[in-house]
Amino acid sequence: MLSTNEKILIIGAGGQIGVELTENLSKIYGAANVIASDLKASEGLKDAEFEQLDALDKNALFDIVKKHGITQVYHLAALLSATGEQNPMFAWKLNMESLFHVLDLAKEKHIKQIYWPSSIAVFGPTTPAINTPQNTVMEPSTIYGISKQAGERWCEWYFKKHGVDTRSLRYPGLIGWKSAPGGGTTDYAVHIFHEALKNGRYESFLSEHTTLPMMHMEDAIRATIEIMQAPAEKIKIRGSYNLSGLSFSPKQIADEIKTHIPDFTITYKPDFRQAIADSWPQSINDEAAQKDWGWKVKYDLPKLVENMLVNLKQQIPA
Ligand code: NAD
Ligand code: AKB
Repeated sequence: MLSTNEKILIIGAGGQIGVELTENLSKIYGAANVIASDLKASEGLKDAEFEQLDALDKNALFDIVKKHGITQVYHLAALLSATGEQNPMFAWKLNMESLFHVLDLAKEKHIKQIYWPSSIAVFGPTTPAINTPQNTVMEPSTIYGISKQAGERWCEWYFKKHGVDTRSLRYPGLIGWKSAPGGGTTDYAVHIFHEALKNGRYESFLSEHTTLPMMHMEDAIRATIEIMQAPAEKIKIRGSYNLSGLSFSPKQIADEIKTHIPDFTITYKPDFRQAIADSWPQSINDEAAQKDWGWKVKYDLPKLVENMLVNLKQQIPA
């Protein structure tokens, strides 16, 4: 266990990333130094003390920060791309106002450091789709992407104007076996494993050759903790860093699953999420993260598929 004076609050801890981040931070900093919070308690959260919190309630957030002497906040609560398009005004409200609450607490010196995730959704149809650079055209076409792009600029602004220590990654689609995804366009790449093991088939809501940037959750959690632990002078980008894992299409992941489950079949029935996926890059250039704070990905497609199938198999009753 790392010996530090950090007291960590995770907002949105019951979600796909939060469950795994809580588990990992508790191992590193000690369960007594990690507070998990969300709208309601969830089964996945067993490694830390839980506080019920609506991230839109600044006073309640402040009370928790004071009560526990919080020094670092990982702010994960948001509506993602698919649910965001279905409730655009609320997505904007939640994604922006909750970020302002956290940024303001840091500006007022109640907390020292903030982690806030951005997404490949900051890019849009006019962005170069292959090996997308760190700095490039960004015209996102979803409310989610617009909120993430605005959030990046606000994080950078609070850093420059108020010295707030904000750190951020543009995650690709994340794939893990410990928690379920919560309303994104890349969620198919998690659902496909559950359906392959339970039913031997999957109907994809994205078309056969829709290639998107993705990453194993273990890599994403490691990147998150690495950027938070990096010395401040190494963090040259205070908007958000590009982060690259691997890229594949529904057909490519299905083909890899078939090497383990030969009878697995996939069909394609694209829905409204296809347009979102079509507006996003296919692969990401993350040289800045590699150079500035030493980022290096571990999982490729064969390793990711094997890891997901082995672990999920143990969870599914025979
Ligand atoms: P998720 O939807 O699985 O989890 C979000 C959590 O926030 C949920 O547990 C939800 O109950 C909670 N929440 C919602 N409204 C809240 C509120 N008002 N107050 C407190 N909690 C609230 O999302 P996730 O996949 O874990 O994503 C977490 C963050 O990472 C988001 O900001 C998301 O944009 C970003 N991100 C995720 C991915 C991915 O593939 N999972 C990719 C890029 C970026
Ligand atoms: C989504 O699909 O909305 C997320 C993301 C890439 O931000 N997984």
